[in-house]
Amino acid sequence: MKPKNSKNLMKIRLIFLAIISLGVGQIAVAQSAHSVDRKKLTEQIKTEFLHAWNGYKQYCWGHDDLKPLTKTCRDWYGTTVLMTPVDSLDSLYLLGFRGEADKTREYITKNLSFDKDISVQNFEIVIRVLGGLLSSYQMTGDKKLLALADDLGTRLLPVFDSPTGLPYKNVNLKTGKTSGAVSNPAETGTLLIEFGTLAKLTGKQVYYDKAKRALVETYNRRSPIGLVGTNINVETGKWTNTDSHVSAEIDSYYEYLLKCDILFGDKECRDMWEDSIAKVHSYLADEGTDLTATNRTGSVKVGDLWYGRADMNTGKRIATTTGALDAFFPGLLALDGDLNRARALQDSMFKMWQVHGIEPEVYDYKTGKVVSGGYPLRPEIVESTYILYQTTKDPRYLAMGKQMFEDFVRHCRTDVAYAGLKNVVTKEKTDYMHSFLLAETFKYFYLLFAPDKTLDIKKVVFNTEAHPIKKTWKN
Ligand code: DMJ
Repeated sequence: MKPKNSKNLMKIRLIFLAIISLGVGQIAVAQSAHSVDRKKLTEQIKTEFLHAWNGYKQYCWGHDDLKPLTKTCRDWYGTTVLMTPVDSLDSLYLLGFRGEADKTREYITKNLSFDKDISVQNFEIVIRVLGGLLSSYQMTGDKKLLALADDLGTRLLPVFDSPTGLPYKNVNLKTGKTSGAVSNPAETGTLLIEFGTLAKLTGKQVYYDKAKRALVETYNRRSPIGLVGTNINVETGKWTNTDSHVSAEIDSYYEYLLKCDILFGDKECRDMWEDSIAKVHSYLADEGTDLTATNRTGSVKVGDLWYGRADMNTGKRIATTTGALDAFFPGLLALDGDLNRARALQDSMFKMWQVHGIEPEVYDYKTGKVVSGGYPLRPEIVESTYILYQTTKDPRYLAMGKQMFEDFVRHCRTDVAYAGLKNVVTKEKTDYMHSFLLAETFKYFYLLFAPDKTLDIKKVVFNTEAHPIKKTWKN
């Protein structure tokens, strides 16, 4: 077991790390903060958003996603569930494209049907489609969007009918047949913002209760030292992979523990969060103290804070890897008011980005090596930059965001839209544009630079797909 530092010692250390990293490693970012022209950047971001949206429309309108290199389309389940239009709709409204948004909304309400004999992945459909319908409903008051969300919610409910209450991975939208007994905390625990909101807006409490139970059942299976693993069998409740981390397959479980309290004021969630996050800090945090080493760009590497991997039962370190998905964590810590850790970790993530001018999917923070080199247009690091800017108003986050946006456009733009990267080292592109590019990445870039009044982060909670849910339940 890793010995725990006393709380005060930890605090002093984090403040020290934050001061050092601000003072030495990030001077360039702090200096260029003053040259950020927010108005110009918001206009550029809107132009680039439209470039991607129009590419989707030109080649794949009515399908789920665009493959931007071959200019062909992908439907996740052989038939469309309008993934890109539904995921993008609230971004269209937020970025100010009202006419385009209204046309898209009308198309969705006329053409989207869930009465389909297809087995869908519950988690992806919930965060992208259910979340998208609910936030757009709150923005427009269009009851047809709420009716679609309610219909979808009803069709998804059979996922929870396992012996443990933990949801199966997949469900057939027509027959309710479930499949996929081996799941993970992200998929069992990232449902309550959407189902809970649906409960509040329809008055059907069952939605809240089933998704809340799934979150609690996940938490209840934490190890004696308070960590969760990567894979769990929803029929037996036993872990099949005991690696613990804040990365793929676990990440948004932690996000929803905290946000459940922020959105619904559910104090049981707050208690689960407080307990869990303390264990994450104890066993997963890794504080490099190498004040002398230099990184590839020649600048001094100071006081990094990272979160790596440990076994959920022993707490033993099993890997020093992080990556693009983990970059949501500084934003979550900032939402929790833990600004020292949030700032230090954000600096680490930005260093990871700077190694190759765009972030890899998996990165070893001890060796500085890329372990998995893809970049599928992920938003998490931009999300954290935005939340940190909103919570600190420190202009260095604007400078960070500007750098990221410029790199992002340089490496991922294509003639018709945007493409992910196969490899961040070679910058070779891959033939796919995920809907979260329009739902999340561009939205967070835009919100970072847009006037602060565009969205009040005290009044909304973003689901994990960046769909803002208002904390008021008018219907
Ligand atoms: C999105 O679908 C969501 O943000 C999810 O929580 C993680 N993966 C992608 C973006 O990277």
